[in-house]
Amino acid sequence: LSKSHSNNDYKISIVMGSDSDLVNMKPAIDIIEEFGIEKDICILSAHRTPLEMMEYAKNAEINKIKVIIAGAGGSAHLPGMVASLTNLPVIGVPIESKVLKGIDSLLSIVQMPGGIPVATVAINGSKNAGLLAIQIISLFDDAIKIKLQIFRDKQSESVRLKNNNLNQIGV
Ligand code: RP5
Repeated sequence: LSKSHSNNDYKISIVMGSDSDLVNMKPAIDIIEEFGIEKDICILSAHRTPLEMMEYAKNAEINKIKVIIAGAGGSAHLPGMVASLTNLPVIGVPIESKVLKGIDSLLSIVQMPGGIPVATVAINGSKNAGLLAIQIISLFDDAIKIKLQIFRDKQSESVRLKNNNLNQIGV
């Protein structure tokens, strides 16, 4: 029998350092909604609300969260600090910053010390963070596994269509 968790007995968490990150975190929220997975969205700051961040990360597993997506910009400590407080997988999204264009966020998130991993996606790459979280969920939820395959097939088909159009219409 295939296991199905479609009665939403788990969640994906999306946390971010500021409301100014929301526009760049929206693609993760959208794709998780598209797959019909429950989500928990929070503004938590490693620097401005460290106690709330600790509380949230420590209780995440008990609150039925399976994966945490954490977006932050600049001196982006949120994903790493959250990862240090839970054994759940954490996916970090470096948010584009004004002065250094997100290179600061990327390097802050990606250069974790051995022992506490954060799976880092591209600058503003929250869509892939959402998809990676969904891929993790698909390991234990067969309904999501099927949806993921359909998503991939449609994506491949759209590229084939573009190639056909190019061949027929030319550049
Ligand atoms: C970080 O500082 C946030 O993740 C955000 O990307 C950046 C700027 O925050 P605001 O000054 O816009 O609140 O902590």
